Amino acid sequence: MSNIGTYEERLKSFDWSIAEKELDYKSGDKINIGWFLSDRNCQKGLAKKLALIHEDHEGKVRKYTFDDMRTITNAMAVFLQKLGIKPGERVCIFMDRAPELYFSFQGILKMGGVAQPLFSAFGDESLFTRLDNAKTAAIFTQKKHVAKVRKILNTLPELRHIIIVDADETTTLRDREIAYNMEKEPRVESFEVFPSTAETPSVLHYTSGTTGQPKGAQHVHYSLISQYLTAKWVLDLQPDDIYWCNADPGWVTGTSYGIIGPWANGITQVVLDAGFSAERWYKTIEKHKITVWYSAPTAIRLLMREGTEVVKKHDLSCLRHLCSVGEPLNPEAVIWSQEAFGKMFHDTFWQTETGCIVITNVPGMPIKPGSMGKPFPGITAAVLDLKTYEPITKAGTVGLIALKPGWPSMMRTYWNNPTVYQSKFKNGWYVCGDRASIDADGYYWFVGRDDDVINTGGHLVGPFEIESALLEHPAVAESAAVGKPDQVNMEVVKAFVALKPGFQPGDDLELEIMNFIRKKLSPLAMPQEIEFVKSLPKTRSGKIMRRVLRAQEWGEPIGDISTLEND
Ligand code: 6R9
Repeated sequence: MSNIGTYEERLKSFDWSIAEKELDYKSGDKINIGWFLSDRNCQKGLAKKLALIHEDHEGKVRKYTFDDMRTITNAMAVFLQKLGIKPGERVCIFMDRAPELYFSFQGILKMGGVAQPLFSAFGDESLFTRLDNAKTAAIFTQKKHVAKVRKILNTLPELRHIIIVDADETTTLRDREIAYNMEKEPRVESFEVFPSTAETPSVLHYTSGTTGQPKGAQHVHYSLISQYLTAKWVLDLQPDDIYWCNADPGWVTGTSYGIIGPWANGITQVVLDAGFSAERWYKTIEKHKITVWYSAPTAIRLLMREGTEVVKKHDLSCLRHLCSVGEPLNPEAVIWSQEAFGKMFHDTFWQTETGCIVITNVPGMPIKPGSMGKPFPGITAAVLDLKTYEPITKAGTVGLIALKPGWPSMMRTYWNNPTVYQSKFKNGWYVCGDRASIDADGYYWFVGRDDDVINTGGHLVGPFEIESALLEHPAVAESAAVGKPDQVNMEVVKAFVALKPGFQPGDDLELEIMNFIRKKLSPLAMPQEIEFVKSLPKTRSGKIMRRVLRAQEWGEPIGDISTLEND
């Protein structure tokens, strides 16, 4: 039986106080996420249970219990206090997925600091923009990344401490640098956790930046309520589960569901600090007997490209529940996962700004491949008319995805940018910036980011529909559909296509794919041009940056590309 039971029953009687009660929290109480993730679990008898199974790129495995996590994070909190970091100050985490990343996150929260996780792959400029914007006081990093911090140090007067977690005798520490060795540092048995309350700032998460300038979404400790319950009901985390979230904590998925949600539920997590390889990923699942897996469409498409032969070489029968986030999940990917793993991926839709899953296929709800599912109980969602911002009642009509503010993990503002924050609200709704329609059964169907929708001869075409149809063609591994200028129709569809191994680009294949789309969808949706590419521009969280391709077609400036993956 799944944790949620039946969706309909939960809808009838839902209140966020369900989560508050389960966490023994009452309005007005102190609430510190850092404390909830380890201390509380230890008090509940889980001290000896494994919290983290960490595997590095060389295959070395390190294991930590909830009590290890409690005393290590205490020690980190004490260390930060001794450095003079004050509650409310921003402390950045800029490192690979080492155990230190996961523990410093909690140490920062325990002493009242605001955790600011950033992708370690960021170059010095991307790093500078975000540290400068947040007026960050300290940064946790590793030797291999410290050069980037050194390069920008002179222009960051507020950055007082650079904490290097893997410095050894051979490391020469420079201006403002200090070594901190988590394994050698004495653990701290008891620590007075900062008495944060519901609205105390907790995490500052920069948006992945598919559109516009990166913005820092400010979250508060009360977000725990949403993250705990959505992890329990949507990811269906149960006491004996071994859970794996592929996401780097530089992306909100890696914090809300790679740190907070699962550990608030007292679950054992696996972290793999290694790049993508189908073989390695399947081995990891098999070796650690992973039961619940939270992944993303880009990764799933990469796995699809490798085929099912490699799947069959492994025993993946441990997998019980699969979820996906970050991009629209193509129906083809859902069908493939059923073939490959005997389980369908459950789509989950949400944003850095929402802090938790808001629209989803919960366990037990029949999946319609290609649909994101329905609003999580406790989330009031709608699609709004593009002009009036009134909820659309007619099934199948495309509008803007919008949410009624008020759930616990909604961002509280954009750091230093209240104007842009305010601009996200229309008619009392928070507007996500994505388009979708709702069918007669209440299922949401994603169309595209608001700015990615293609207007061809007055007809609006969503890139997701075209890309999903393209994926059904045997030669196509991945694609991006964008609008390109056209004198008659204003815009026509152009598709960028990456081919599966064994297929060669050429005019015949281009024509064949065009016709395939024309027959499947319509002449309007048919790409007028196909450009074969090796890979597509993506953010570090794996989102296709259609904006970059589109700007090229229109000869426009590309805008901020600091989150672009470039290796
Ligand atoms: C968690 C996360 C948010 C944007 C969002 C939308 C896209 C996320 C999706 C999805 C279709 C899904 N997105 N999940 N689109 N189906 N299941 O990804 O946060 O990095 O802030 O991105 O990602 O466009 O607005 P974030």
